[in-house]
Amino acid sequence: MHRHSTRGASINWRWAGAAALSLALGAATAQPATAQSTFANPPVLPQTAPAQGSANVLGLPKASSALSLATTAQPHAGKERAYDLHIKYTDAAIYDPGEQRYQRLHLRSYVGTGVSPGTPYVAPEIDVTPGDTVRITLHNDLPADPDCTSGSKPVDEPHCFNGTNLHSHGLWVSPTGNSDNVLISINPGVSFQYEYNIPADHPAGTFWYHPHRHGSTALQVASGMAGALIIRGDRKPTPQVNGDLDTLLVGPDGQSFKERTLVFQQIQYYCLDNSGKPTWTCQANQTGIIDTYGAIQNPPGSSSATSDEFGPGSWANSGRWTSINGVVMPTFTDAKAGTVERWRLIHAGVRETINVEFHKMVDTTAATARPTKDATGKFIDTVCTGPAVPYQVVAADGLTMGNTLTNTDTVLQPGYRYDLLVVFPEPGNYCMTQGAMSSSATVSRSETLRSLLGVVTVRGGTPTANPTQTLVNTLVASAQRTMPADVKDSIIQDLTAKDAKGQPNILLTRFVPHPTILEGEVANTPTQEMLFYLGPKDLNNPNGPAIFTVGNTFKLGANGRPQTMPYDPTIIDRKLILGQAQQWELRSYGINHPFHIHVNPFQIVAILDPDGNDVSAPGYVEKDGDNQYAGLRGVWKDTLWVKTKVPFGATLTEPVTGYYRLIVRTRYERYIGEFVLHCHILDHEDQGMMQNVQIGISDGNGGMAHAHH
Ligand SMILES: [Cu+2]
Repeated sequence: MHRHSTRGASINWRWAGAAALSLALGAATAQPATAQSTFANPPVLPQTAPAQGSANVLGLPKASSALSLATTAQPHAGKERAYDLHIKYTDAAIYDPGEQRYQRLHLRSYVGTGVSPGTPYVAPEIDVTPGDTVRITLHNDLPADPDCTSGSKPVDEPHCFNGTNLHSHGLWVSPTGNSDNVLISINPGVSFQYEYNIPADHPAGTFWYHPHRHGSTALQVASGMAGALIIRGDRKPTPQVNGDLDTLLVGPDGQSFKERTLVFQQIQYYCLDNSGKPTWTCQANQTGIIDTYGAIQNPPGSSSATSDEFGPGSWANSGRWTSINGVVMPTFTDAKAGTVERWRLIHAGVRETINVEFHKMVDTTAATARPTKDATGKFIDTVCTGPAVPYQVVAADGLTMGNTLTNTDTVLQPGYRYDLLVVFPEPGNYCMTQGAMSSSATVSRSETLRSLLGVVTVRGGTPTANPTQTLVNTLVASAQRTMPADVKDSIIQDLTAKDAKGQPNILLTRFVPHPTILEGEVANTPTQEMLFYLGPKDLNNPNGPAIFTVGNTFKLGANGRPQTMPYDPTIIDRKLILGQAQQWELRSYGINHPFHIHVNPFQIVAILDPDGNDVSAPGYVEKDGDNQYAGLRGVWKDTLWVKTKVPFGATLTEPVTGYYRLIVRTRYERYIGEFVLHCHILDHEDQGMMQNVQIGISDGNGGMAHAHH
């Protein structure tokens, strides 16, 4: 089944790549070009070594250890998989709706097996199963870079742009050695083999991978170096143990529902003007690059003449467009009316929030129609006029949600994933649009207007006036066919649940991978405080350099400043004890930042706005129109927007006001070692908004055991 869809995808992909290349050549000769390119799932990275037939030689880990609580997932027999990823400078083109032509680019990218030559600025998808041993050999073929070894650059100044490493975002695996270890640098000319031992009880879901070398993370991810990492599961629920959602999303033919994997990226290239200065304006015969954080000439009318490559406002000023699997405004073909599809959304971008909506196009508009940059608002007003299509959000950051959400718009911050079950009501073309957002909801800190992300062509199928009810019916029929007799009734009861208004309220409680962390489990450990602070280095010079910091206490220091620090690689900021569960409170005292922590996900308990309202309640819409937290109470995630009304450079006095309080709980399970938490606006991370975290073994006396003591 996967083999079949893979083959189809690779054929489409080659076609799309060829189209992109020929259009790029057209651009060079000033021929008009359209933006239309067919969406294809990312090519699947082929294995470089034959897969082992049986897993029993691997010594699969136990489902739980004495030191950790059992997860709900059952063990799954895995196998050994090997992959190769090379990193090189690569020439290709991407569509620019501002200039209405393709722009040639010369960017760092993953290349080689599995990477499409036409659209190299997205990494191939890696498909694995729980229990697999995944070996990825990363070859850094970039040019030599003295900044990686000289030690002359401050650690929190972006540097070593040709140094790299690999992070498996969201995976519950060891953070040390040659596993998901981001505290190593793979310098130019060096190859290194990662080995991810994905535990047999790892949840199936939508994860992703990207470079995470402190100093070059933002620059490389903004160049398109990111890919999907999908864990596929076949464990059906039992009365005792929850199962993989994958086992329910199966049609009458025994095949998985049609699946699309969307890697959203923000490839923020620039060109050089006549005097060699970076500028967002690229001529047709020029080549876009991403090689510095240097001052960019802003377009006329901007609030300042220059900004740095990744600074606030830079995305809007750049005129670039969010790409999906390396293509700007792709066409998603082969959807059928009234038919459930699974859309795996991955926000792999750096500098803009995404808010996904679907609206039917007017019938007279061709699926190939695309707006120019300046006309995008008018295009949506006149062409994307259908009501917003409701769809179901069933997994957050790869982890299946017990209480799914019926949404018409869903906000993804950098690092987020959401899995959607989408039913298009009738044949026709549908705009996939970026919904409008208030400034406090977004990375850019400015109001975000609507824009077009892509177009879906829906042909044939069975029209429905009620997509959500069609989804319920489809899932119930699937449960009837696929679910074991001793859990079938309770699953169908969940799928047909109704809310207080009698509307469908689809529950997936038999597919949630982690048991809820109750009050009693965290009662004996103090709350971890995590404070983000981005402010002026000198409060008397608010336009001067900024500091990007994280702290362990909400108390202000004697000078009225937060007691936060930029990243120091020699310090372990937090020591946590294996086997414990703990409550964390996340705040920001200076602009919004998406919090991400490696290894163990967390469960959202409450998100309190500055007035104390829990905005994570289902259906909650804040006064500024922001609904991105609605329904997240109880949801497991690994990345979470830490919203605040405390502006940049505010003078702080106790008691500080205007911050949100994000209450989450987590368990330190199975893995020990050092890893990081950080802001997922990756240029903030590179500039210091990161901490080292260590999980260690209890010394039996309330502390952490150290062998050398
Ligand atoms: Cu940040």
